[in-house]
Amino acid sequence: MEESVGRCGFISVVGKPNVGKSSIVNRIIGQKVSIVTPKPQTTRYRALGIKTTQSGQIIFVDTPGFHEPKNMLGELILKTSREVLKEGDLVYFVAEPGMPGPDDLSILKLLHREGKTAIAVINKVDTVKKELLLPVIEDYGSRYPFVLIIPVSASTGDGIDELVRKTMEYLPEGPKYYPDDVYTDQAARDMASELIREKLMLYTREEVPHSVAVDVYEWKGSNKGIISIAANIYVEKDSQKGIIIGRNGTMLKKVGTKARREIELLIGEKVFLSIFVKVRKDWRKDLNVLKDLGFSRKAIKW
Ligand SMILES: Nc1nc2c(ncn2[C@@H]2O[C@H](COP(=O)(O)OP(=O)(O)OP(=O)(O)O)[C@@H](O)[C@H]2O)c(=O)[nH]1
Ligand SMILES: [Mg+2]
Repeated sequence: MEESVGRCGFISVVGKPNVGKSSIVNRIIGQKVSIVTPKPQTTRYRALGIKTTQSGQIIFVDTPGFHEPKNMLGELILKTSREVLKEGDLVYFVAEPGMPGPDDLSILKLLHREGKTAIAVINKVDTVKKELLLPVIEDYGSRYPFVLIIPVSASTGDGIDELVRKTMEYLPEGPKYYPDDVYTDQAARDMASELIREKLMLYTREEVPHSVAVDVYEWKGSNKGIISIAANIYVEKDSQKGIIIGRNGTMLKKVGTKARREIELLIGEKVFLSIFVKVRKDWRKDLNVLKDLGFSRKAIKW
């Protein structure tokens, strides 16, 4: 790694659920750092997206959307997002291009309390007319002393280059923390679990997407050059197990095929994926199970 001194720092990417935090990080990095779905509360762990440029390194910390916790999992998640917000050199406050709602306002309150240097990133500008954007920008500007307010679209890429370029100016000077070719801190095994969870969230409805946890518990090479991966999907009730397996196993097969293809792309190897569905009653309320599944490790890791 070249040891040139440029700018390097951590950006805490925060906002309410579903505003496009993970999409923005993925777009900037050019890789799937965090999974994305149309459903709120997709991200559960903080994950680093590392962008190395000629002038330095920006380390984005993607976080779960701030929301009122309904169980132990929700509490761990909220704790993660709060901690990350406090720790960053700079905060991206991500919002949708509309007037702020109660969730946006409570995050702004936290920003005030912590006195963080922050950029407001108004995402999804592809969904509104330009003239509707101005009052939103003015409103956010009046609520917090943001150093910048930048409209972007993670979907089209609009405004993203400008955002990255301007972000550099607010980072401390220092050497890079990570080698140039590293784009995330996540282990392949954890990313594989997330890809399986993404497919589950995409193909199921109502409470099911939020009731699943995935644990990749085996990862081994075979003599034929195929990686053999085994994962457990945990659900909270028998009825959810039935939904995930689907009629004649069709749902599980679809999830498995889609996830396997993406895992193969991620690791550049052929994969044999076995998935099992298990019921762990009310696992989201049980700290012991959450610990088993690595939630507390991932929640506090920084
Ligand atoms: N039209 C449009 N949709 C977007 C844009 N950015 C993200 N989305 C969509 O918004 C939804 C939520 O995106 P995510 O990136 O998962 O949002 P998030 O803020 O990370 O959500 P949580 O992890 O649940 O807090 C997905 O369906 C995205 O495809 C955008 O710029 N324009
Ligand atoms: Mg997310």
